[in-house]
Amino acid sequence: MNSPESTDGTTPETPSVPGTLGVAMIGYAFMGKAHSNAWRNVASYFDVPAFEQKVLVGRDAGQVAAAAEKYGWAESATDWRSVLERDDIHIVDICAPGWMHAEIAIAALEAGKHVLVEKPLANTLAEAEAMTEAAATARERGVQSMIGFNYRRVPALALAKELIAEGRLGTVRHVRAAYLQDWLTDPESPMTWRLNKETAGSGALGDIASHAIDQVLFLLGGTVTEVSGRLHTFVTSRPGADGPEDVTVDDAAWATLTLDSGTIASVEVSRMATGRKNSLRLEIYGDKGSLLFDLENLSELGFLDATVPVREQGFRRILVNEPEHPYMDAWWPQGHVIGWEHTFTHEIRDFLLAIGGGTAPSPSFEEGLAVQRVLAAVEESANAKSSIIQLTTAPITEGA
Ligand code: SOE
Repeated sequence: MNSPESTDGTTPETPSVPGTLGVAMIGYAFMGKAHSNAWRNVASYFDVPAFEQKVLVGRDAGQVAAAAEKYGWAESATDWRSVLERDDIHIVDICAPGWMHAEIAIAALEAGKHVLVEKPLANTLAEAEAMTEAAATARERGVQSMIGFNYRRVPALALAKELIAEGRLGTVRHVRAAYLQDWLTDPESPMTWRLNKETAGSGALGDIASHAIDQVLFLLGGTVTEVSGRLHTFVTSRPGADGPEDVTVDDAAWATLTLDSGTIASVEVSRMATGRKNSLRLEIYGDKGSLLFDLENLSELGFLDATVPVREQGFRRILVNEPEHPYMDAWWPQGHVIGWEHTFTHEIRDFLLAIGGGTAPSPSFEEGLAVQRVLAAVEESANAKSSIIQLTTAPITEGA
Protein backbone atom coordinates (compact mmCIF):
# COMPACT_ATOMS: atom_id res chain seq x y z
CA MET A 1 0.00 0.00 0.00
CA ASN A 2 1.22 3.52 -0.78
CA SER A 3 2.34 5.74 2.02
CA PRO A 4 3.01 9.02 0.27
CA GLU A 5 4.39 12.09 1.93
CA SER A 6 1.93 14.82 2.87
CA THR A 7 2.53 18.43 1.87
CA ASP A 8 4.10 19.22 5.24
CA GLY A 9 6.64 16.39 4.86
CA THR A 10 5.17 14.02 7.46
CA THR A 11 3.92 10.54 6.58
CA PRO A 12 0.13 10.43 6.43
CA GLU A 13 -1.72 8.04 8.65
CA THR A 14 -3.60 4.95 7.60
CA PRO A 15 -6.83 4.61 9.56
CA SER A 16 -7.34 1.61 11.79
CA VAL A 17 -10.89 0.27 11.87
CA PRO A 18 -12.22 1.54 15.20
CA GLY A 19 -15.14 0.05 17.14
CA THR A 20 -16.80 3.43 17.16
CA LEU A 21 -16.19 6.08 14.54
CA GLY A 22 -15.59 9.52 16.05
CA VAL A 23 -17.13 12.30 13.98
CA ALA A 24 -16.10 15.96 13.81
CA MET A 25 -18.18 18.51 11.96
CA ILE A 26 -16.83 21.84 10.77
CA GLY A 27 -19.44 24.59 10.37
CA TYR A 28 -22.78 24.91 12.09
CA ALA A 29 -24.88 27.24 9.96
CA PHE A 30 -27.60 26.05 7.56
CA MET A 31 -25.78 22.97 6.26
CA GLY A 32 -24.23 22.18 9.65
CA LYS A 33 -27.72 22.15 11.11
CA ALA A 34 -29.04 19.88 8.33
CA HIS A 35 -26.12 17.46 8.66
CA SER A 36 -26.31 17.47 12.48
CA ASN A 37 -29.95 16.49 12.26
CA ALA A 38 -28.96 13.59 10.00
CA TRP A 39 -26.15 12.43 12.29
CA ARG A 40 -28.54 12.61 15.26
CA ASN A 41 -31.21 10.49 13.57
CA VAL A 42 -29.55 8.12 11.17
CA ALA A 43 -28.95 5.26 13.63
CA SER A 44 -32.58 5.32 14.75
CA TYR A 45 -33.74 4.35 11.27
CA PHE A 46 -30.86 2.58 9.53
CA ASP A 47 -28.37 -0.09 10.59
CA VAL A 48 -25.10 1.77 10.32
CA PRO A 49 -21.64 1.31 11.87
CA ALA A 50 -21.36 2.70 15.41
CA PHE A 51 -20.32 6.35 15.60
CA GLU A 52 -20.25 9.24 18.02
CA GLN A 53 -20.92 12.93 17.37
CA LYS A 54 -17.70 14.01 19.07
CA VAL A 55 -16.94 17.60 18.23
CA LEU A 56 -18.44 20.57 16.42
CA VAL A 57 -15.95 23.15 15.15
CA GLY A 58 -16.59 26.83 14.47
CA ARG A 59 -14.85 30.18 14.74
CA ASP A 60 -16.83 31.77 17.57
CA ALA A 61 -16.30 29.85 20.83
CA GLY A 62 -19.57 30.89 22.45
CA GLN A 63 -21.73 30.32 19.41
CA VAL A 64 -20.19 26.98 18.50
CA ALA A 65 -20.57 25.74 22.08
CA ALA A 66 -24.26 26.65 22.03
CA ALA A 67 -24.72 24.98 18.63
CA ALA A 68 -22.92 21.83 19.82
CA GLU A 69 -25.27 21.57 22.77
CA LYS A 70 -28.33 22.15 20.60
CA TYR A 71 -27.35 19.79 17.79
CA GLY A 72 -26.11 16.87 19.89
CA TRP A 73 -22.32 17.20 19.69
CA ALA A 74 -20.39 16.12 22.79
CA GLU A 75 -18.03 19.09 22.67
CA SER A 76 -17.02 22.10 20.61
CA ALA A 77 -13.73 23.53 19.36
CA THR A 78 -12.50 26.57 17.45
CA ASP A 79 -9.33 25.18 15.84
CA TRP A 80 -10.04 22.59 13.13
CA ARG A 81 -6.33 21.80 12.74
CA SER A 82 -6.02 20.55 16.32
CA VAL A 83 -9.18 18.45 15.83
CA LEU A 84 -7.49 16.73 12.88
CA GLU A 85 -4.65 15.69 15.20
CA ARG A 86 -6.98 13.75 17.49
CA ASP A 87 -6.86 9.94 17.40
CA ASP A 88 -10.52 9.64 18.42
CA ILE A 89 -11.69 11.46 15.27
CA HIS A 90 -12.13 9.24 12.20
CA ILE A 91 -14.63 11.23 10.10
CA VAL A 92 -14.65 14.93 9.23
CA ASP A 93 -17.86 16.40 7.85
CA ILE A 94 -17.13 19.77 6.22
CA CYS A 95 -20.10 22.13 6.23
CA ALA A 96 -18.04 25.32 6.15
CA PRO A 97 -18.38 27.68 3.13
CA GLY A 98 -16.82 26.61 -0.18
CA TRP A 99 -13.72 28.78 0.09
CA MET A 100 -12.58 26.67 3.06
CA HIS A 101 -13.28 23.25 1.53
CA ALA A 102 -9.95 22.57 -0.18
CA GLU A 103 -7.65 23.44 2.71
CA ILE A 104 -9.65 21.50 5.31
CA ALA A 105 -10.45 18.49 3.11
CA ILE A 106 -6.87 18.00 1.94
CA ALA A 107 -5.50 18.33 5.48
CA ALA A 108 -8.14 15.91 6.83
CA LEU A 109 -7.45 13.32 4.13
CA GLU A 110 -3.73 13.58 4.79
CA ALA A 111 -4.42 13.06 8.49
CA GLY A 112 -6.20 9.81 7.60
CA LYS A 113 -9.75 11.04 8.24
CA HIS A 114 -12.68 10.02 6.05
CA VAL A 115 -14.17 13.20 4.58
CA LEU A 116 -17.67 14.25 3.66
CA VAL A 117 -17.75 17.70 2.08
CA GLU A 118 -20.74 19.85 1.15
CA LYS A 119 -21.29 20.80 -2.48
CA PRO A 120 -19.96 22.33 -4.63
CA LEU A 121 -16.63 20.55 -4.17
CA ALA A 122 -14.74 23.86 -4.16
CA ASN A 123 -14.93 27.43 -5.38
CA THR A 124 -12.38 26.98 -8.16
CA LEU A 125 -11.43 24.23 -10.59
CA ALA A 126 -7.83 24.27 -9.36
CA GLU A 127 -8.95 23.63 -5.76
CA ALA A 128 -11.32 20.88 -6.90
CA GLU A 129 -8.49 19.20 -8.81
CA ALA A 130 -6.17 19.33 -5.79
CA MET A 131 -8.91 17.87 -3.57
CA THR A 132 -9.57 15.07 -6.05
CA GLU A 133 -5.89 14.21 -6.20
CA ALA A 134 -5.72 14.10 -2.38
CA ALA A 135 -8.85 11.91 -2.30
CA ALA A 136 -7.38 9.44 -4.81
CA THR A 137 -4.15 9.16 -2.82
CA ALA A 138 -6.04 8.75 0.46
CA ARG A 139 -8.35 6.11 -1.07
CA GLU A 140 -5.33 3.91 -1.70
CA ARG A 141 -4.83 3.90 2.07
CA GLY A 142 -8.48 3.06 2.74
CA VAL A 143 -9.41 6.67 3.56
CA GLN A 144 -12.79 7.47 1.94
CA SER A 145 -14.33 10.70 0.74
CA MET A 146 -17.67 11.82 -0.60
CA ILE A 147 -19.34 15.04 -1.79
CA GLY A 148 -22.76 15.92 -0.40
CA PHE A 149 -25.01 16.07 -3.43
CA ASN A 150 -27.93 15.19 -1.17
CA TYR A 151 -30.56 15.18 -3.92
CA ARG A 152 -29.16 11.87 -5.15
CA ARG A 153 -30.80 10.54 -2.00
CA VAL A 154 -34.31 11.77 -2.72
CA PRO A 155 -36.17 8.44 -3.03
CA ALA A 156 -38.09 9.65 -6.12
CA LEU A 157 -34.84 10.57 -7.88
CA ALA A 158 -33.18 7.31 -6.86
CA LEU A 159 -36.25 5.58 -8.34
CA ALA A 160 -35.95 7.70 -11.50
CA LYS A 161 -32.37 6.51 -11.89
CA GLU A 162 -33.50 2.88 -11.51
CA LEU A 163 -36.22 3.31 -14.15
CA ILE A 164 -33.78 4.93 -16.59
CA ALA A 165 -31.18 2.19 -15.98
CA GLU A 166 -33.88 -0.47 -16.59
CA GLY A 167 -34.53 1.09 -20.01
CA ARG A 168 -38.07 2.26 -19.23
CA LEU A 169 -37.39 5.56 -20.99
CA GLY A 170 -35.52 4.00 -23.91
CA THR A 171 -33.01 6.38 -25.42
CA VAL A 172 -33.01 9.64 -23.52
CA ARG A 173 -32.99 12.42 -26.07
CA HIS A 174 -33.16 15.51 -23.93
CA VAL A 175 -33.47 16.70 -20.37
CA ARG A 176 -34.67 19.93 -18.78
CA ALA A 177 -33.02 20.60 -15.43
CA ALA A 178 -34.05 23.76 -13.64
CA TYR A 179 -33.32 24.88 -10.09
CA LEU A 180 -35.40 27.92 -9.23
CA GLN A 181 -35.46 29.92 -6.00
CA ASP A 182 -36.67 33.45 -5.20
CA TRP A 183 -34.80 34.51 -2.08
CA LEU A 184 -33.06 37.37 -3.94
CA THR A 185 -36.02 38.93 -5.76
CA ASP A 186 -36.09 41.86 -3.32
CA PRO A 187 -33.24 44.26 -4.30
CA GLU A 188 -33.06 45.28 -0.63
CA SER A 189 -32.12 41.75 0.45
CA PRO A 190 -28.81 42.25 2.21
CA MET A 191 -25.38 41.29 0.95
CA THR A 192 -24.12 37.90 2.17
CA TRP A 193 -21.00 35.78 1.62
CA ARG A 194 -23.02 33.90 -1.01
CA LEU A 195 -23.05 37.02 -3.22
CA ASN A 196 -19.33 37.65 -3.15
CA LYS A 197 -17.07 35.88 -5.66
CA GLU A 198 -14.17 35.71 -3.19
CA THR A 199 -16.16 33.71 -0.66
CA ALA A 200 -18.75 31.91 -2.82
CA GLY A 201 -16.83 31.37 -6.07
CA SER A 202 -19.99 31.95 -8.07
CA GLY A 203 -23.68 32.58 -7.40
CA ALA A 204 -26.61 30.46 -8.50
CA LEU A 205 -24.16 28.65 -10.76
CA GLY A 206 -22.07 26.93 -8.06
CA ASP A 207 -24.80 26.83 -5.45
CA ILE A 208 -27.70 25.33 -7.36
CA ALA A 209 -26.61 24.60 -10.96
CA SER A 210 -24.13 22.21 -9.30
CA HIS A 211 -27.13 20.18 -8.05
CA ALA A 212 -28.88 20.32 -11.43
CA ILE A 213 -25.78 19.24 -13.36
CA ASP A 214 -25.05 16.51 -10.82
CA GLN A 215 -28.58 15.19 -11.32
CA VAL A 216 -28.11 15.03 -15.08
CA LEU A 217 -24.92 13.00 -14.57
CA PHE A 218 -26.41 10.89 -11.76
CA LEU A 219 -29.57 10.00 -13.68
CA LEU A 220 -28.02 9.44 -17.09
CA GLY A 221 -24.38 8.57 -16.41
CA GLY A 222 -21.72 9.46 -18.97
CA THR A 223 -19.84 12.69 -19.37
CA VAL A 224 -20.46 16.19 -20.66
CA THR A 225 -18.63 16.92 -23.90
CA GLU A 226 -19.92 20.37 -24.87
CA VAL A 227 -21.14 23.35 -22.88
CA SER A 228 -22.58 26.70 -23.75
CA GLY A 229 -23.56 29.08 -20.99
CA ARG A 230 -24.84 32.43 -19.93
CA LEU A 231 -24.73 34.17 -16.54
CA HIS A 232 -26.61 37.23 -15.41
CA THR A 233 -26.73 39.47 -12.35
CA PHE A 234 -30.02 41.35 -12.12
CA VAL A 235 -29.24 43.29 -8.93
CA THR A 236 -25.63 44.43 -8.97
CA SER A 237 -25.48 46.18 -5.59
CA ARG A 238 -27.07 45.31 -2.27
CA PRO A 239 -27.14 46.78 1.24
CA GLY A 240 -24.04 45.82 3.20
CA ALA A 241 -23.11 46.49 6.82
CA ASP A 242 -21.51 49.87 5.91
CA GLY A 243 -23.55 50.86 2.85
CA PRO A 244 -24.12 49.43 -0.63
CA GLU A 245 -21.85 46.62 -1.74
CA ASP A 246 -21.22 45.20 -5.21
CA VAL A 247 -22.69 41.79 -5.98
CA THR A 248 -19.87 39.97 -7.75
CA VAL A 249 -21.62 36.72 -8.66
CA ASP A 250 -24.49 35.67 -10.93
CA ASP A 251 -28.15 35.71 -9.84
CA ALA A 252 -29.11 33.29 -12.60
CA ALA A 253 -27.44 30.99 -15.11
CA TRP A 254 -28.40 29.12 -18.23
CA ALA A 255 -26.56 26.39 -20.07
CA THR A 256 -26.95 23.69 -22.63
CA LEU A 257 -24.88 20.56 -22.22
CA THR A 258 -24.17 17.80 -24.70
CA LEU A 259 -23.46 14.39 -23.21
CA ASP A 260 -21.25 11.75 -24.82
CA SER A 261 -24.42 9.69 -25.36
CA GLY A 262 -25.81 12.46 -27.57
CA THR A 263 -28.39 13.55 -24.98
CA ILE A 264 -28.83 17.31 -24.73
CA ALA A 265 -29.58 18.86 -21.35
CA SER A 266 -30.80 22.38 -20.74
CA VAL A 267 -29.97 23.79 -17.34
CA GLU A 268 -31.64 26.90 -15.95
CA VAL A 269 -31.05 28.19 -12.44
CA SER A 270 -32.13 31.35 -10.68
CA ARG A 271 -32.44 32.96 -7.28
CA MET A 272 -34.82 35.48 -8.84
CA ALA A 273 -37.68 33.22 -9.95
CA THR A 274 -40.48 34.92 -8.04
CA GLY A 275 -42.72 32.33 -6.41
CA ARG A 276 -40.37 29.38 -6.81
CA LYS A 277 -39.06 28.59 -3.37
CA ASN A 278 -36.74 25.63 -3.80
CA SER A 279 -37.83 24.05 -7.03
CA LEU A 280 -35.37 21.59 -8.53
CA ARG A 281 -37.31 20.45 -11.60
CA LEU A 282 -36.25 17.63 -13.85
CA GLU A 283 -37.93 16.52 -17.04
CA ILE A 284 -36.38 13.58 -18.85
CA TYR A 285 -37.60 12.67 -22.31
CA GLY A 286 -36.81 9.32 -23.92
CA ASP A 287 -38.21 7.51 -26.94
CA LYS A 288 -40.07 5.02 -24.71
CA GLY A 289 -41.15 7.27 -21.86
CA SER A 290 -40.64 10.39 -19.81
CA LEU A 291 -40.17 11.39 -16.18
CA LEU A 292 -41.11 14.55 -14.26
CA PHE A 293 -39.90 15.64 -10.83
CA ASP A 294 -40.15 18.78 -8.69
CA LEU A 295 -38.38 19.05 -5.35
CA GLU A 296 -41.29 21.09 -3.99
CA ASN A 297 -43.25 17.80 -4.16
CA LEU A 298 -40.38 15.47 -3.47
CA SER A 299 -42.37 12.31 -2.80
CA GLU A 300 -43.85 12.33 -6.30
CA LEU A 301 -42.47 11.15 -9.61
CA GLY A 302 -44.38 11.62 -12.86
CA PHE A 303 -43.94 8.77 -15.33
CA LEU A 304 -45.28 8.44 -18.83
CA ASP A 305 -44.92 5.03 -20.44
CA ALA A 306 -44.91 5.59 -24.20
CA THR A 307 -44.98 1.86 -24.90
CA VAL A 308 -48.67 1.55 -23.98
CA PRO A 309 -51.28 2.39 -26.64
CA VAL A 310 -51.42 6.14 -27.30
CA ARG A 311 -55.09 6.36 -26.27
CA GLU A 312 -54.10 5.23 -22.74
CA GLN A 313 -50.99 7.35 -22.39
CA GLY A 314 -50.60 10.12 -19.86
CA PHE A 315 -48.33 11.03 -16.99
CA ARG A 316 -49.09 9.04 -13.89
CA ARG A 317 -48.14 10.17 -10.43
CA ILE A 318 -46.12 7.66 -8.45
CA LEU A 319 -46.21 8.41 -4.74
CA VAL A 320 -42.71 7.30 -3.83
CA ASN A 321 -43.60 6.12 -0.37
CA GLU A 322 -43.73 2.32 -0.57
CA PRO A 323 -41.29 -0.01 1.18
CA GLU A 324 -40.21 -1.12 -2.33
CA HIS A 325 -38.90 2.38 -3.07
CA PRO A 326 -35.29 3.37 -2.37
CA TYR A 327 -34.66 4.17 1.34
CA MET A 328 -38.36 4.02 2.20
CA ASP A 329 -38.53 0.75 4.12
CA ALA A 330 -36.80 2.50 7.03
CA TRP A 331 -39.45 5.18 7.42
CA TRP A 332 -43.20 5.41 7.95
CA PRO A 333 -46.17 3.41 6.67
CA GLN A 334 -47.37 4.08 3.10
CA GLY A 335 -48.50 7.64 2.44
CA HIS A 336 -46.69 9.09 5.47
CA VAL A 337 -44.32 11.17 3.41
CA ILE A 338 -40.80 12.23 4.26
CA GLY A 339 -39.13 15.61 3.66
CA TRP A 340 -36.04 17.53 2.55
CA GLU A 341 -34.04 16.78 5.69
CA HIS A 342 -34.30 13.03 5.16
CA THR A 343 -32.06 13.30 2.09
CA PHE A 344 -29.16 14.15 4.42
CA THR A 345 -29.99 11.20 6.67
CA HIS A 346 -29.81 8.94 3.61
CA GLU A 347 -26.54 10.58 2.63
CA ILE A 348 -24.96 9.95 6.05
CA ARG A 349 -26.31 6.37 5.98
CA ASP A 350 -24.67 5.67 2.62
CA PHE A 351 -21.42 7.32 3.70
CA LEU A 352 -21.24 5.28 6.93
CA LEU A 353 -22.10 2.02 5.16
CA ALA A 354 -19.31 2.61 2.65
CA ILE A 355 -16.81 3.35 5.41
CA GLY A 356 -17.95 0.30 7.38
CA GLY A 357 -17.71 -1.88 4.28
CA GLY A 358 -14.35 -0.44 3.21
CA THR A 359 -15.76 0.66 -0.16
CA ALA A 360 -15.55 4.01 -1.93
CA PRO A 361 -18.74 6.04 -1.49
CA SER A 362 -20.45 7.90 -4.31
CA PRO A 363 -20.56 10.71 -5.34
CA SER A 364 -16.78 10.73 -5.10
CA PHE A 365 -14.59 13.81 -5.36
CA GLU A 366 -14.01 12.72 -8.99
CA GLU A 367 -17.76 13.04 -9.56
CA GLY A 368 -17.70 16.42 -7.82
CA LEU A 369 -14.84 17.45 -10.10
CA ALA A 370 -16.84 16.43 -13.18
CA VAL A 371 -19.56 18.87 -12.10
CA GLN A 372 -16.96 21.52 -11.31
CA ARG A 373 -15.52 21.24 -14.82
CA VAL A 374 -18.97 21.89 -16.29
CA LEU A 375 -19.48 24.89 -13.97
CA ALA A 376 -16.13 26.31 -15.09
CA ALA A 377 -17.05 25.73 -18.73
CA VAL A 378 -20.40 27.53 -18.28
CA GLU A 379 -18.53 30.47 -16.79
CA GLU A 380 -15.95 30.45 -19.56
CA SER A 381 -18.60 30.30 -22.27
CA ALA A 382 -20.60 33.07 -20.57
CA ASN A 383 -17.55 35.33 -20.24
CA ALA A 384 -16.49 34.72 -23.82
CA LYS A 385 -20.07 35.30 -24.97
CA SER A 386 -19.13 32.65 -27.52
CA SER A 387 -22.63 31.27 -27.65
CA ILE A 388 -24.46 34.57 -27.94
CA ILE A 389 -25.41 35.55 -31.48
CA GLN A 390 -26.01 39.28 -31.82
CA LEU A 391 -29.11 40.08 -33.92
CA THR A 392 -28.50 43.32 -35.73
CA THR A 393 -31.61 43.53 -37.90
CA ALA A 394 -34.28 46.04 -36.92
CA PRO A 395 -37.30 44.63 -35.05
CA ILE A 396 -40.29 43.80 -37.24
CA THR A 397 -43.04 46.35 -36.66
CA GLU A 398 -46.61 45.22 -36.20
CA GLY A 399 -48.51 44.73 -39.45
CA ALA A 400 -45.30 44.77 -41.53
C1 SOE B 1 -29.18 27.75 -0.91
O1 SOE B 1 -29.39 28.32 -2.13
C2 SOE B 1 -29.35 26.25 -0.88
O2 SOE B 1 -29.49 25.99 0.45
C3 SOE B 1 -28.21 25.43 -1.41
O3 SOE B 1 -26.97 25.81 -0.89
C4 SOE B 1 -28.48 24.00 -1.12
O4 SOE B 1 -27.47 23.16 -1.59
C5 SOE B 1 -29.81 23.62 -1.74
O5 SOE B 1 -30.11 22.33 -1.33
C6 SOE B 1 -30.91 24.55 -1.33
O6 SOE B 1 -30.52 25.86 -1.53
